[in-house]
Amino acid sequence: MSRVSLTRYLVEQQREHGHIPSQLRLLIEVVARACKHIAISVNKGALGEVLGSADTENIQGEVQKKLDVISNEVLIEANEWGGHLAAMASEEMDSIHVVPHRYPQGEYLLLFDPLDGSSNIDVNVSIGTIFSVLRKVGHHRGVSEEDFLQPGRAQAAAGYCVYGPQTTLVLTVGEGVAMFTLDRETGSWVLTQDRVQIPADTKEFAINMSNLRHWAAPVRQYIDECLAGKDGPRSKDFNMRWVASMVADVHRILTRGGVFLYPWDQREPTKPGKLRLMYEANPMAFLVEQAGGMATNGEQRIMDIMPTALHERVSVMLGSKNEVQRVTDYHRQAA
Ligand code: AHM
Ligand code: MG
Repeated sequence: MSRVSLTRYLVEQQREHGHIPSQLRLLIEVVARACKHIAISVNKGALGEVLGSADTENIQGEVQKKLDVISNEVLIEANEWGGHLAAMASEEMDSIHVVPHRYPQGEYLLLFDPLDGSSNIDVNVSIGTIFSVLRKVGHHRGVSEEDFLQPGRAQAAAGYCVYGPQTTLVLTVGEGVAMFTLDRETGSWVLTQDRVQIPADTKEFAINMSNLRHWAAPVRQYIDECLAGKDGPRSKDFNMRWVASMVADVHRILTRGGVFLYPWDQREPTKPGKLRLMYEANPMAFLVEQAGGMATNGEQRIMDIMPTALHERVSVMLGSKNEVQRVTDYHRQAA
């Protein structure tokens, strides 16, 4: 059986389902190429002088790492001239980046977290790039932040690339989830898993336990019951994993199941959570649902939330369906 490249996968999807317009295909290939460039920088580490802080802050008040800034630039430069995009938005940019007038304007909007899991860069633990693709709706001239404020269910495609022991691109265009492994010798993305499915049940949870005392009662109840193991109401022992890179945690869940929680907590009661809705939670929710899992904020489906700001935050519970359903039920019962 010959190897299926990303290009072939996209061409065949287009032929079979007819829903990948050429601009979208170009966009995905350009993002995948940019991820290859980022992977090269990540792999160089100290030899490439890419580690450490850039001594700047992003709009969320977080100190940017050099690789946050480099990855952001790589994605912008790769994407602005192809004619497939109207504008881009990023965790690392205060406002949107409109495609300059010297290039043709396309119909898509691209959002990304250029390097997720920044705290893991310098310690050589898996990190990643997350992206989400929206269509610019309406035929008005120009593009503004309002054009981006669409619910996650409107995404045309979403994915991430995890820079770990292997470099893996995970993608959905709304017809299931496919995984591509980077072949470093040929430089091509090779399909290594198609129609990814998350088991409905799991014995593994991921949450930053150090925040336990700050959680709301339903999250505490859920985790307490997991911790009680065989002797508790769940009658089974659970295992815990926390990489502190959402890409790596979600990748494990797509591979063998599990549940990931980054809930609201009372330290900052007015903030819905730590993670960002539009370029972290929505693309991951799209992938997880496409793989048969579930993603909510405890109250509603993440992809139904109508965003009101580009950098809006959200509480996140995603992964194996029966576990996400359970923790969501606990929230509803408490409301
Ligand atoms: P970042 O985008 O600034 O890297 O932050 C997002 C990351 C997620 O990848 C991860 O799940 C979470 O923050 C880890 O948070 P904590 O430091 O509380 O463990
Ligand atoms: Mg992030």
